[in-house]
Amino acid sequence: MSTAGKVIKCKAAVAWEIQKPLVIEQIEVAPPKDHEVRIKILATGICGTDNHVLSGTFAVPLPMILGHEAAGVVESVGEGVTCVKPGDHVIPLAVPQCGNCSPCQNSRGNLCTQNDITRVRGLMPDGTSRFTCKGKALHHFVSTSTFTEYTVVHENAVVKIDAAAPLEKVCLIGCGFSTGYGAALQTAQVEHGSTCAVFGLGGVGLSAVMGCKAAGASRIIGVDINKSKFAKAKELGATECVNPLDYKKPINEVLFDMTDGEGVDYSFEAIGRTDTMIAALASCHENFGTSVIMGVPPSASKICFDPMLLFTGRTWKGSVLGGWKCKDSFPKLVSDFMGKKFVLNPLITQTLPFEKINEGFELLRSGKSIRTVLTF
Ligand code: COD
Ligand code: ZN
Repeated sequence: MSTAGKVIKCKAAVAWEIQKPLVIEQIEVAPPKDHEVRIKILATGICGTDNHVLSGTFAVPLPMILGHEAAGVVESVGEGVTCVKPGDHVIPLAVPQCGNCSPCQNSRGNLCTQNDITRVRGLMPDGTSRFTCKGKALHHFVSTSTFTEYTVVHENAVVKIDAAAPLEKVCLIGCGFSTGYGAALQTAQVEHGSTCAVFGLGGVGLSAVMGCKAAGASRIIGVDINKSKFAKAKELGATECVNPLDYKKPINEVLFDMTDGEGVDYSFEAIGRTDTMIAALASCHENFGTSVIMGVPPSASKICFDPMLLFTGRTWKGSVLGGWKCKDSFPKLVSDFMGKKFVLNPLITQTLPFEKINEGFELLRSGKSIRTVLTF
């Protein structure tokens, strides 16, 4: 029996409060309104950004359904939707692409004005929610909300992908992989033969390592305080790895020593800490080095740094979701994965049933996982 046009009752992991486990609840998911799409989620990764919300460093309105790195199948569409149809395999987009705003129209931008990251409202673009639980409306997360069997997104925030692609792998293209890989290839535009340093070797940092390698970097230095991350970083392309805790000097000085006093050409911050953002900037060449911030900083945090770091010629950039225009790029990234241009398996350290979501978060916090993928 078709569920189109009807409210669907299903399971979801609800974030009621910060610093508390998610609660698996039965929720109601309203049908999609005009220009909206209801998706049956089949696989979703647990990302550092979801954890930033639960730890309280990324402030959002609660209760909320988190999750933003997923893949699924379209269950039904609202009036006027032409980009997807029921049965299509899709990736929800944490950064939508409306196609009309100035960032969408500019070849250098990807942060569509329809995004719900820079000023989180936690609602559909029309200002309402499609989720309820125990009579209470639940907020949406960054245009997606994927820790649920069914979600509703605006048509600007979903893209069709190759139906042959394994959803439990390509879900990572929805955030972690694309964020790191694109930061190297799109945002920094790493050049052949260059020297790179990647701060933070979680899923995002390891994907930046892969991007640097794909760009032909000759040295890729991984930086992490957890040395158990080093073996995988090397497997994916890091030429050496350093643990800042092994040195008395600041890590930027260590990186200068490692590069004959030159500094690296490109550095990437995939930790989400202001001190490491400055260290990454200070690690790159004082004249033509470029440093890219990927880590989401704690809400309302401020940075105080020596402006000489920039005056001499360094470039400091940010990159949301790897700078990709998601509707244009994700189907192509899925094809590239199918064409074996890059791997995703090494990033997936655990695959768990959706009900074990809190176990997945524990694995992330303890540093034991790169990515846990939850399947439904
Ligand atoms: N020095 C060195 N390494 C450190 C330090 C430190 N002081 N502190 C922590 N680390 C290491 C940890 O050991 C860990 O290996 C790594 O940093 C962080 O990895 P994870 O696994 O916690 O996080 P990821 O890889 O999932 O990364 C997530 C970010 C922290 C980068 C997070 O901010 C993010 O997801 N940013 C992407 C933002 C984005 O564009 N999202 C799209 C829309 S939401
Ligand atoms: Zn993410």
